[in-house]
Amino acid sequence: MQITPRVFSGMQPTGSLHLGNYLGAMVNWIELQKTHACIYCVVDLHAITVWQDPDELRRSIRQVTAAYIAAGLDPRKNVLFNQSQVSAHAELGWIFNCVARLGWLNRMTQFKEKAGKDREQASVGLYAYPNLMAADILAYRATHVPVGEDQKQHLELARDIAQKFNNDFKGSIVAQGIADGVFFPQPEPVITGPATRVMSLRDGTKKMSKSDPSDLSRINLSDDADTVARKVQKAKTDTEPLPSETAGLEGRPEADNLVGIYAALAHIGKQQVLRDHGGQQFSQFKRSLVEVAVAKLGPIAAESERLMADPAEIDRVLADGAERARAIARPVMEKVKDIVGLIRS
Ligand code: AQP
Repeated sequence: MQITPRVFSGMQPTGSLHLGNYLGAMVNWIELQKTHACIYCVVDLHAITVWQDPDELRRSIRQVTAAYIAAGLDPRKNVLFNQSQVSAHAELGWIFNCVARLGWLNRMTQFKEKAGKDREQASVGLYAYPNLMAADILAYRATHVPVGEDQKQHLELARDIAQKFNNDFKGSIVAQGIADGVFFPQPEPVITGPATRVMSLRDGTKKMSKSDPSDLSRINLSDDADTVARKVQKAKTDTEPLPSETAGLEGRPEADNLVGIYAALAHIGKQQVLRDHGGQQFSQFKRSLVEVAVAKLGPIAAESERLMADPAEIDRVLADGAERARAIARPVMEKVKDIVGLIRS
């Protein structure tokens, strides 16, 4: 079984996707589909690590799928599906629960942030989340994982799990005919682009997030032009005009964030943004930012809405993607079971 280049990534259907998801990860997904075999998943099993209203969850799964397609992911070229339709994720996730060490999970900062002070009340699933994420990637023996900066630590854990599995079962892997003893690849994070960490519009020190209680903190891919304009106009800033050099953004997280968003949406560098807008007051710069944001996001919101009008078609896309995903994961899981020593029919 040769390891071939393959891309895997996913987003949680915990609400509408936002500008951070788009600029941090999805723009790279769209590029990679031109050159690679790509699997893009709606990771619904991850979403339920915190309680989700069942009707809302069903709607979000379809809404995220619609956003994927509307943003430019081709469901014929790529494999698009929701995680829970392919049992390999949960099966391999369990095996990785038995490979990963407690000490490794204890270091995960995202668990600490999401569990908050009342850690005893967090679900076991939230704690084991990174093991399931490793399974998502490795069930397809994926080699490249385009994600935002916040997923770097989870990716490192996936690499550690792959390596430990290969070491723990080296003899068995070789006995299965894989001479070099490397069954799982070391998945490479692809964390590139001008906006790998988009910050909240209300607080430039906090990541833009679906679960932030304030909708004003983020621009959703489903927001209409008026909503985008209102959110940008209300975005927190400081009182100084924009600097003319990037060095002048230091210690000004909100200004830095808005300039970074503009740069990413307009496909130019921050330096260029400051050459064009340096010296302006925020009120003026924000008007230009609204223009580029609406030009980029307006068509995505409109196309998502059109797709959401036909949920049966979205379900059909997901079912088709799931079938193709199962076909890739099946031989991998058969080998995993043979390697571990599980008897299968
Ligand atoms: N603010 C961000 N900037 C850049 N990239 C981001 N990503 C998320 N937020 C930002 C990237 O988007 C992908 C999908 O993320 P996810 O849906 O799996 O969950 P998340 O990272 O936990 O995102 P949220 O919005 O904060 O969701 P909730 O609030 O539900 O936890 C990932 O590649 C992520 O890096």
